[in-house]
Amino acid sequence: MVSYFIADLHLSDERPDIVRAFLRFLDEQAPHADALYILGDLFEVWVGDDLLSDTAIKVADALQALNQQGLPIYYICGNRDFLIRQDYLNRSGMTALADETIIDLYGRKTMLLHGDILCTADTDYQRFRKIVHHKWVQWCFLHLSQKRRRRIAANMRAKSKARNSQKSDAIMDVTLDEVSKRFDQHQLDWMIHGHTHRPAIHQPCADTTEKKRIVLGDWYEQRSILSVSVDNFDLAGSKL
Ligand code: LP5
Ligand code: MN
Repeated sequence: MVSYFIADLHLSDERPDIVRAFLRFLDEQAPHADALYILGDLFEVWVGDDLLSDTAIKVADALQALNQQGLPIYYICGNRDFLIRQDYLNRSGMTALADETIIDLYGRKTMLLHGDILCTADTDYQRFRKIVHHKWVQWCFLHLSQKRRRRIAANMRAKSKARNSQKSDAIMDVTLDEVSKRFDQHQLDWMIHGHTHRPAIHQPCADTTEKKRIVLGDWYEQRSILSVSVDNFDLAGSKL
C-alpha cells in the first residue's frame, strides 16, 4: 500500500488546468492509497470559509467523496491558506494536523510540515508570519467584510511578490540548522515539506544515507507527488 504527499498546488479559479490535474489525481490515483497528506498551500489564497470559490467547492466535494470511501486525508496549513477553518475541513473530509507533526511512516519516524517555519533567514517573512498567526489578528481579519478581506489579501500578495523578487535564493530556502535541530531533537528518520518549490531529496546527516529530507514541488508547471510504501518511495513530477 502507499501514502501520497502533496503541497503547494495553489488552486484557484484562474488556473483550471491545475484544478483538473488535481481532480484527476483524486479520481485515478488517490482511491488506492492508505492516506493522503496535503502539506499546505492547497489554495492560492484563503480569506475565510464563508468565501468559497467555485474551485474550493469542487475540491471539497471531491475530497469528501474520497474520504467517504475510506481514505484518510490530512491537512497542514500553508502560508497562503492558514485561515482554513473547521467548517471547510468538515465539508471536505480533511483532518487538520499541527504545524509540525510527527508520524510513523511505515516504520520511519517522519516529521511533516509546510516548510515556511524553517526559513529563518527570511526575517521579513518570519515577522509577517508571527503577526498573521496571532489569534486576535485573525479574528479581526475574519470579521471584516468580504470585499475588504479580498482587497487586503490582494495587497499582501502584491507586496510579497515584489519583495520576493529582491530576495536571494539562499534567504528564501530553509535554514539547515533548523532542519538539523529537528532531526536531533526528535531523532527523526525523515522530514517531508514543501513551500520552497525546490523538489529534491536531501541527506541531512553526513554520517548516514538513511535519513532524508524530502522537499515536495509546487504544481504551477507540473504535478509533484511523493508516494511512499513500506520499502519504496518516489518523488515524481509529471505533466499537469
Ligand atoms: O507566498 P509566496 O511564496 O509568494 O511568498 C511567501 C512569503 N509571503 C507570504 C505572503 C502571502 O503570499 C500572502 C498571504 C495572503 C494571506 C491571505 C490572508 C490574509 C490574512 C491576514 C491577517 C490574518 O507568505 C514571503 C516569503 C516567501 O514565501 C519565501 O519563503 O519570502 O514572505 C514575504 O514576502 C514577507 C513579506 O514581508 C510579506 C509582506 C506582506 C505585506 C504586509 C503588509 C500589509 C498590507 C495589508 C494591510 C492590512
Ligand atoms: Mn508556501
